[in-house]
Amino acid sequence: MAARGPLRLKFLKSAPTVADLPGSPAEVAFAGRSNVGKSSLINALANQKRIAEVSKTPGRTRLLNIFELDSEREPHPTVVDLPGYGYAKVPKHMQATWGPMIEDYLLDRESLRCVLVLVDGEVGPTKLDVAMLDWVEHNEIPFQIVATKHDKVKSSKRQKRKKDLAYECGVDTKDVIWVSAAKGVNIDTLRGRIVGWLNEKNPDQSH
Ligand SMILES: Nc1nc2c(ncn2[C@@H]2O[C@H](COP(=O)(O)OP(=O)(O)OP(=O)(O)O)[C@@H](O)[C@H]2O)c(=O)[nH]1
Ligand SMILES: [Mg+2]
Repeated sequence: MAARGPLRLKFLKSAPTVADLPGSPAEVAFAGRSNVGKSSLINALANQKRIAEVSKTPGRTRLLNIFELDSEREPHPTVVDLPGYGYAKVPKHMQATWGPMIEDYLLDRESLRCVLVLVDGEVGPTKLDVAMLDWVEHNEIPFQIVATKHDKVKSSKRQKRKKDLAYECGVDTKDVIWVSAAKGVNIDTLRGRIVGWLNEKNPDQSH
């Protein structure tokens, strides 16, 4: 398949709740623990250095950051960078609000076509990652596991790591997309998948 070029993303706004987000015909969200590489991956997909900020201060990452895709489809499809979970330096009371905020988003956002659950490829899934995967599956939210930082896993260990990570996440090895934002691994493949989800019609609409 021919390379399709970067996703043309434009930052729209940071919203405290799902009710503050603009309408969207189709949306893909990036979820995962803090530092897993969500913002770096969005930057790599857009082929831009700082469309989504990398390693922001925890306060700002408590918001839903929404981007619009410049495409022929009107209104434009969107991409959301969700706040990272499990950041140790975030005060307890803020960690307590993370769960409901993300849960509300994932349960209430009608335009959501797929949530990408990012798992650190070097570290493997944490308890929180496994809990998140169980939760999205239980709530029948369409999801895709993406393992990040492929470049940090030694090539001699990759095969075993790929098998182990998928097993620990409860899926087949072929169901995990491995990426490296730093080295550009599988970024094109993931772009293609994202464009596919963003072109999906709302299953509730007959037209
Ligand atoms: N080696 C390597 N480092 C990466 C890669 N992707 C991200 N990083 C690094 O991992 C750190 C965290 O990346 P972010 O993109 O800020 O992570 P995040 O998930 O957006 O974090 P929060 O916004 O806090 O939730 C940064 O230092 C990145 O440079 C990768 O593919 N390879
Ligand atoms: Mg981020």
